[in-house]
Amino acid sequence: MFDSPLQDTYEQVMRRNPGEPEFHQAVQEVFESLAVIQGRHPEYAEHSILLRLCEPERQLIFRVPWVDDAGKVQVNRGFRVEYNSALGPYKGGLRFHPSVNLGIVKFLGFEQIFKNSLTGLPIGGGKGGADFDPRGRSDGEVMRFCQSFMTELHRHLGEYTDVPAGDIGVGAREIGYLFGQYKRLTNRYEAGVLTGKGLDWGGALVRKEATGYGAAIFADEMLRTRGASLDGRRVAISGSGNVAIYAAEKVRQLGGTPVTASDSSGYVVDEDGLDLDLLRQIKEVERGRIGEYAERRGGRARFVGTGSVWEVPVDVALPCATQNELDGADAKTLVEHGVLAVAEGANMPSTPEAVDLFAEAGVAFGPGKAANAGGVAASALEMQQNASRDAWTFEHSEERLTQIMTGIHATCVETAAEVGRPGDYVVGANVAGFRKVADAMLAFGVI
Ligand code: NDP
Ligand code: 2IT
Repeated sequence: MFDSPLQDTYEQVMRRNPGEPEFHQAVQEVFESLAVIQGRHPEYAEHSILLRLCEPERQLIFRVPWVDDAGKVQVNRGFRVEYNSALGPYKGGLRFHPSVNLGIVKFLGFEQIFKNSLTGLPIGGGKGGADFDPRGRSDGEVMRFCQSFMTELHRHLGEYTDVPAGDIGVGAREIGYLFGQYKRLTNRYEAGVLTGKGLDWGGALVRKEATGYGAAIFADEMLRTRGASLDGRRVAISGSGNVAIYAAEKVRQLGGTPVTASDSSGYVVDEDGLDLDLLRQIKEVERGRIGEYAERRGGRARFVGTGSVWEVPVDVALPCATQNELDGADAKTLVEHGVLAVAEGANMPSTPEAVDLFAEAGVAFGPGKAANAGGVAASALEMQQNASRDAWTFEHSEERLTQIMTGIHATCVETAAEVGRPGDYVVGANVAGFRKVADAMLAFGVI
């Protein structure tokens, strides 16, 4: 598939990591991008930079026993993949979802290396989580799970070592329980060891909004390179969690109309534009299901329990739920409906077939590692505020986020053009993200 030595490295990585399809998918995409610059950097091959980059620095797997409300002992599996620390402490979220396994955590951690590099901030890449399903669990059960999880993980963390945050199933509630247990075990108020904290205890303004806001800003930037913008556009959003809700809010602020939201039970279409107060009430406060949105919207929205949210005709699509949620058939439908831009709020939501179809059709496509980098960037700003015992205003924090997102967009555009692939944000993001990490690794010698 690739010229050697890229092909040799690729084969070694595949052989060493069997049965991990999402990880393979993420690696393959990066290798395809790096093939574009093959031959330009013999020093990388000479020092086996890519082979080292693909092998996590450390992988932790641990038992998480806890007692449920009925008094029964439950056992989950916890993970933390400390992938690469060339640019800073391992940084990346924790995902609590029944589908979590080592391959999922590795794909997320691998993506995180390049994403974090693109932010220009001093953060390495990592990811973690557990196959714990918070849905239907009481606050007490979630607390006991988080305490048990942190009882093992705390010895591997530290503000200069490894700094987790949220992801699917992990929000401010879970970060609170995790931080409380870390503080108790270590007897240190080490605020910078976790990000996404509550605003009263070390959290930073705009972190909650940052991923979704950033994805909408990235979509707007892509449209602007084509003489358009989000203003007046109909936008489909999948998911109805942290990323989706704040992507919708920023779309609205930029003059667009978010018309859909979804969860694993189906999707809603609200032609007038989503009522974000209602969506937040149902999802953030009540932890309810998306069908309730349509029920409580007084006939203005409809719930669809089958099919795909991408069937709704729109100008812009923001997949903000989970990996591989937008496949080739969905991409075909979106293209037929004249979609102009797709920006990934989620990590790897588009299948490779979908990405190829967008490219063929000339749709502006922003990959997650660029388009959703606002969340981790705001986490790095939270670490900065914690380290300086300071708290910035919302306006200042949002300005920094906007600068970072427009900067990432510009980096992708410039890098893609420089390597002869103008307009290819996948190549731009992968090459630019890789080079910084690779150069730091070269500087450090063989470690
Ligand atoms: P949340 O847990 O807040 O929300 C996740 C949403 O996606 C829910 O609506 C959920 O529905 C849906 N979803 C999750 N898994 C599935 C599935 N297997 N099938 C269908 N729907 C699913 O998570 P976030 O909003 O934080 O994360 C969403 C995506 O964004 C993830 O890919 C995450 O990795 C990525 N991301 C998150 C960042 C952050 O700062 N939080 C930063 C960058 C990327 P249901 O409740 O029914 O499962
Ligand atoms: O995928 C991601 O970038 C995140 N879940 C956020 C990571 C972070 O450390 O804020």
